[in-house]
Amino acid sequence: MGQSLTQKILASHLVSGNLKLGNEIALRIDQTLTQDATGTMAYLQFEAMNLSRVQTECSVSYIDHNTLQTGFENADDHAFLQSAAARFGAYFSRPGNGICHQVHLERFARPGRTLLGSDSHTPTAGGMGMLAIGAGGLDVAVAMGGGPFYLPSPKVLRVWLTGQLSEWVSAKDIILEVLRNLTVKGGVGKIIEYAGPGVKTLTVPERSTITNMGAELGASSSIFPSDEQTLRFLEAQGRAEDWVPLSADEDADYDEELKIDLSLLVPMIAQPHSPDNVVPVSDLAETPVQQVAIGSCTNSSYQDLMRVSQILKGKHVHPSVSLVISPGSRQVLTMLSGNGALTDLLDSGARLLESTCGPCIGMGQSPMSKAVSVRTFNRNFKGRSGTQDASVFLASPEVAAACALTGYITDPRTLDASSQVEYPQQFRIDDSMILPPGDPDTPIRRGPNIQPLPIAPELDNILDLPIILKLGDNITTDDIMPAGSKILPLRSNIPAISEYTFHKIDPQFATRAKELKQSIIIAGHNYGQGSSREHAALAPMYLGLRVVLAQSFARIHRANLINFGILPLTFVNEEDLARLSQGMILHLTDLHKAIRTDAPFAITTDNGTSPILVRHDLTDRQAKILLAGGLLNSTKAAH
Ligand code: MIC
Ligand code: SF4
Repeated sequence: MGQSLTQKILASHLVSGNLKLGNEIALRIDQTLTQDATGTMAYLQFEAMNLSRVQTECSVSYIDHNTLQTGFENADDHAFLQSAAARFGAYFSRPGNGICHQVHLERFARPGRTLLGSDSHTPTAGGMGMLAIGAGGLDVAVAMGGGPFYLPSPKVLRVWLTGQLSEWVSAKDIILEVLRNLTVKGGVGKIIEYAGPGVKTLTVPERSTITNMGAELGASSSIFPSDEQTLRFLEAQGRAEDWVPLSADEDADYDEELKIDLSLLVPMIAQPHSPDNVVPVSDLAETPVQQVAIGSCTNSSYQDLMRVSQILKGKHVHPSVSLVISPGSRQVLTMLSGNGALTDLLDSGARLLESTCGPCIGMGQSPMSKAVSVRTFNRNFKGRSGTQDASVFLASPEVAAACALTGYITDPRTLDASSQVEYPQQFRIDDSMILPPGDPDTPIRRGPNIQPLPIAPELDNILDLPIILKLGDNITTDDIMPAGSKILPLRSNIPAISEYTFHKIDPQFATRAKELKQSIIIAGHNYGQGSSREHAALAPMYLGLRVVLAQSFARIHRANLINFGILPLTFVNEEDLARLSQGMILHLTDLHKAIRTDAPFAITTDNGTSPILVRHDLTDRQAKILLAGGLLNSTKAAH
């Protein structure tokens, strides 16, 4: 039996474990990336583990999220990260150079290698044939230090592509179609591998739009083969020597399969408030639009923005629409300015933003009250835009440009324009905003926004925990720890940021948690979906959260909970969730023994009902981490 592409890369990077489904495997990590909103913690953790220099082929520290600088906080973080990168041996991509995933794809990603990034959209580099995985900052810090990355051996789901996209239908429509089929939970525990004759029709930036948004499926990663298209992209980036051909064996076996005929796809759109709430754009025609935002790590490549400029050229944005554009990188922006496309965009009335995440993470450009905002981004969770009652839709750059022109949700096939653009022979290469690793004696700059790391307490053997919150399905990390221009600058200051924990769901959460001292949360399926932000574990830990009991968890968040000493438990009988309510006290006894054994165990309640049977599904390694009070404690204990 042949191997899938995923199995080939996993096998060539296997440090321990075997590739039997569900077994914990340890992988050697060739490259890492961090961004500023998670990177400050990652570098503080690298330091706290007494590591001195990164051991990877390359580690890159990007500044792309927190660039508004409305106070000293962001600039403090930038200075800290610049000095830490120099001292610890990482490359430093300066603010303004672009969004981490776009720049990494352009300048660093290599087929066949592994990449671990402290951002959930790290799989963007899968468009290059790289096995790229998102993780919490602490896991990335360990990988920077040369340690392996642990994950359960995944299922591999093949998406078999045939046919060719019609004009006005683009890569975004492919991933929206996958999301429509599989939902935001459909990728959990899986790597999505794209194959079939349709693959060769897609360029690397198009493939990367698809692998990027595989994060919204909950998938561990998504990957395309490395072929002539990959070589063409690398040649145009002046990096042909990084190319190796890579694909699955013809007789490879897959756990699951989804078939998509590209020729049958039409322009699609995800409706509020979930990326899998997908319908054809034509179903929503005539819906008035107040804002269009084009950019983000999903859709801000050179080709994407060239298509937009071509659609807008010589025309004007509808008077009731605010159109904002954030190019993915300085490479993209300078190429647009060099060939005049930027002028076409500006002439149309577009508002130009920095090459950063910007509105995608609520850093400015919040839409007006009750607005409809059409965005080329990847997430439309309620309130993420900064406007709680806004309706955010996700679509391709072509659809977004069409909406900007007409003021309505518009199928771009109805436009009198062309969306064909030429693929560049050569991208504009200027790495002057990427600083190479510096002197190991560089002093670390630590402004007042850089607060020491809180360390988790050891888990008690007996716990009486009040249920502080009862939650439903698909709770996102944006629900747990919101982002946006007010809260994001506090990412390196846990005492300050913890005040915003669950702020949008329960503004009193932090106060109540501190009063209760210790607590438990209960929830439905896919708890912690979305981002890799470990603040969604760190801040609740700081406020005394000891256990989360859910019907199921998202992968990265579950790992983050364990890393910060919070016990993730699941129900043996899912219906038991209905028997529990906020305010009840749950009694956990002989917890240490329960953690050391695999068997389900009982939790009793204070209202006399029969016990609740739960399980932890921890590996021995994870059990040790939890008993030590988190990964930092257990790493220190091991030294
Ligand atoms: C996001 O898109 O939610 C973020 C902001 O990029 C996060 C990382 C973070 O919270 O810093 C992610 O996707 O992991
Ligand atoms: Fe940045 Fe948005 Fe991409 Fe997250 S999803 S990395 S916030 S552009």
